[in-house]
Amino acid sequence: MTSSSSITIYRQDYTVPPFLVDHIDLTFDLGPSVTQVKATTRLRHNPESESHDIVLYGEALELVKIVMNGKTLAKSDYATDNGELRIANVPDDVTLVVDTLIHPDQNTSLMGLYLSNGNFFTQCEAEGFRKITWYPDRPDVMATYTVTIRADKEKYPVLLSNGNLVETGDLPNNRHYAVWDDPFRKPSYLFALVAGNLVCREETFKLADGRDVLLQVWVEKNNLDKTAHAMESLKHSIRWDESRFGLELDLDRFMIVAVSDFNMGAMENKGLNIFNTRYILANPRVATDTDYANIESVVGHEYFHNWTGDRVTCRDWFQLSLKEGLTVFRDQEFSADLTGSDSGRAVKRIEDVRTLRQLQFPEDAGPMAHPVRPDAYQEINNFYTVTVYEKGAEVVRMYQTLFGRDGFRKGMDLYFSRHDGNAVTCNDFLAAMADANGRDLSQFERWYSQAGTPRVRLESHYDEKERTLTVSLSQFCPPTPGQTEKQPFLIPFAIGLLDSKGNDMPLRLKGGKDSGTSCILELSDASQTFTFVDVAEKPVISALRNFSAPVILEYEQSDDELLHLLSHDSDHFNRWEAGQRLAARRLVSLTKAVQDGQPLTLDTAFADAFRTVLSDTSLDAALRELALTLPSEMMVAERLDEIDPHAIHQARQFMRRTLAEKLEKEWRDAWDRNRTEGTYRPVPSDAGKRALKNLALSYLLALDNPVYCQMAIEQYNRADNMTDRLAALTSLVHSGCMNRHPEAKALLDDFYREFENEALVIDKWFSLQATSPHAGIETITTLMEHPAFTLKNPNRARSLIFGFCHNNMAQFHAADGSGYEFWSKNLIELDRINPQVAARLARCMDQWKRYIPSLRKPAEQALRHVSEQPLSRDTREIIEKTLSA
Ligand code: B3K
Ligand code: ZN
Repeated sequence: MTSSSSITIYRQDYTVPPFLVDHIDLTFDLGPSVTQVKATTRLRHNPESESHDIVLYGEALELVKIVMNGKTLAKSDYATDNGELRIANVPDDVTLVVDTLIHPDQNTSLMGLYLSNGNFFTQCEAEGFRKITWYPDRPDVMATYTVTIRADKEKYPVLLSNGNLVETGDLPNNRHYAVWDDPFRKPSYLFALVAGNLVCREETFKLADGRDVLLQVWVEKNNLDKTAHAMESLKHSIRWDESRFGLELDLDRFMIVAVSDFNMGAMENKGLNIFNTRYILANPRVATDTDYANIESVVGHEYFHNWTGDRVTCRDWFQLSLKEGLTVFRDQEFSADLTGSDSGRAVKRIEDVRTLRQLQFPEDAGPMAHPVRPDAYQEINNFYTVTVYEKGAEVVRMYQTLFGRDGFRKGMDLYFSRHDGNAVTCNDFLAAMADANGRDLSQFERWYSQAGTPRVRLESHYDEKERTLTVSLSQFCPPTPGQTEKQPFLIPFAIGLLDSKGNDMPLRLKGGKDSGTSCILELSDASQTFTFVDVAEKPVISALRNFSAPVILEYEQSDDELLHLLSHDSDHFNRWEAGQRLAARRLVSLTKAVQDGQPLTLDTAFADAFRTVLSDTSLDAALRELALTLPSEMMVAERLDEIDPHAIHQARQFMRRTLAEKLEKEWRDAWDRNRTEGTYRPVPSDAGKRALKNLALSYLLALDNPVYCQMAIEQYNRADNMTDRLAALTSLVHSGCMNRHPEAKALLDDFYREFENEALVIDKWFSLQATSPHAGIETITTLMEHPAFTLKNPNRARSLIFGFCHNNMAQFHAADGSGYEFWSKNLIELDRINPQVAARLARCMDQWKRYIPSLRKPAEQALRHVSEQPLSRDTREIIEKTLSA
């Protein structure tokens, strides 16, 4: 699908739907090349609307006929324009019967009804239902559904849709059918159908109220042995939502289906969640600790949507963060609670903030910057962004930071009591939080309406005589596309004070009462001063504890202060943060030194601080691993006005190698002492040890010493789990060991052969090569020609192409522009197959205006070349915004 003219849709233009749907009856006669769809819809005029027109949406449909209240409509009875079908001046109550034909085997966009490994799947969010039939495909039209599926019995023994199975039976010609009934009103984006040759793991599970429910995880037959963890995660999710939010499963049956061809992670269709196999399949042989953790969090996320998304949904797509920000927050809290410890919670918080900074901060500072609740879009699929999701989750978290867990829960309870069964807005959520806590939150609304990452400047003064500490906070939010002036935000700013021994000091604000050892300052003006009294000595300030707001803190702390925080802060997050700031400061100067041709050096104090952390066995291994992982190249780029990818890469490599040299003995010890005992368990304590051990290995391999190469080879050969195996192989490839040792080289082939039939592992095989700093464009081109490579499968395309373009800064930005050329060629090709995935690839160039001049030119050339092609609406929107930034 290509379009040259793009229409912009504005939030302000929202109007209520002229007709509401009470019920829809869908019948599918499934065939791979032709599927017949009959939709019988009962519509009723919406008294809130002045229009009496029925507006249906459709895309790539072959319309057979429309029958309205028993009469077949002639072409002249309706108007079609740009995917809209309008029947004017319709009576108040109508029954519409729409017959269409669709062609699943030609659908490579993976939206609507499509095939994956010969089985049928649907994906309807955001606007995929219109690829199935003409319908008022908008989230504020909610209906009950009855779905009849007919198909060949042998090829498609399993027929699934939302809700409850009410009837099955045989038909002539070796066909059979199933009827599903979903009693919950839902928007069309939550519709789902699956038909094929699948098997399931199932269990009966008792809910808190004593009801028994049937839980199923459906997969292709060869994957049944990889479903246990997903099932466990589902049960944990159900329990957690009951206990933390008092929310129960409302269905008798809850199904999960895994599919290999999928545009994103998963989809929360009512009662029938569909997942990318990547977020379901796991056993120790094929999945890493990270895979296990991701599965738990995504299974949780989709399950939690049942209340925050399905029962209460969005009025329009501008409100997407209403369900996504809230549900991400819920899944983050779920994973944190499940770790069962404070340090586990901190690990989770650090990982989440790292993602936010690494991906969302750049988005907020680039051409695609948009508010958590966007004001305009051309293609809604382009707005399933880290801003809507991750920043949206931070916004939800701030309510909890302001009101505490109990206050937050009160707000949630009020939200459900007001809005259950409805399609609502972000402001409705805010109002529930405000009313439940007796607070005026009108200023807080700016978190939804203003784009950009606010900067908060901290200055402090300690008065020894008065024993007071004044803390001045000021805020500023840089302009973003379409938003030049910004109003101050309401910022919850968590703060603590450390004495010279590293202990937390008691806090008392002037004129206030004692506030423990950590308190929340509410910054609401452009600048404000807070005075702490009875401060016994000049403290070291621990600012923005636990990252209490999604802002950039500008506070010049000395190395000594940061080292003090790194060794003593009771706030785990800020201990980690102090280490990152120390490292980032040095990486920035090293980058400049590379650019200026100066010699590179690293101070002993810094190396010693890292040594202390590494050897501090009182700290969880997982926390140490996070603290000792250097800020990524992308994070360093964020701190520079002009991005010189090669200089950044060299600087970071230098720092890694130096830390490897100076701490060689400690790394060796860490590798030796963090081996896990017994059979593999994906629990946080063991996973933390493996992470630290494998970080140690990767540092040691930077030393270019054959002994360590051998050590990695042995780890690979002895490993009884994918985490250790993949870590060894990745370190061997990324360190360059692979190129020097034939024995190591053989491992890559060995790995391929062993996992040839495990698609998700082959993705890892592509991706680890694509992200290697030694993988030049020739390597990537050779991999593209590998028989296992295809652009049609999103996971495969992502593993190789995104791996290279997004996560291989050193090679992608080759001076001759070959990386950019590769990007444009593949983008154009991918766009013809799958616009949604292509539009994601288009985002690789977000930062091009900040590249050094020698790269800016070829980057612009590549962008212009793409923009001259016929493009999908998805990709066109991104390319145009990127070019015009
Ligand atoms: N709601 C889906 C995302 C749909 C993306 C459409 N382009 C998954 C999720 O956030 O849970
Ligand atoms: Zn979601």
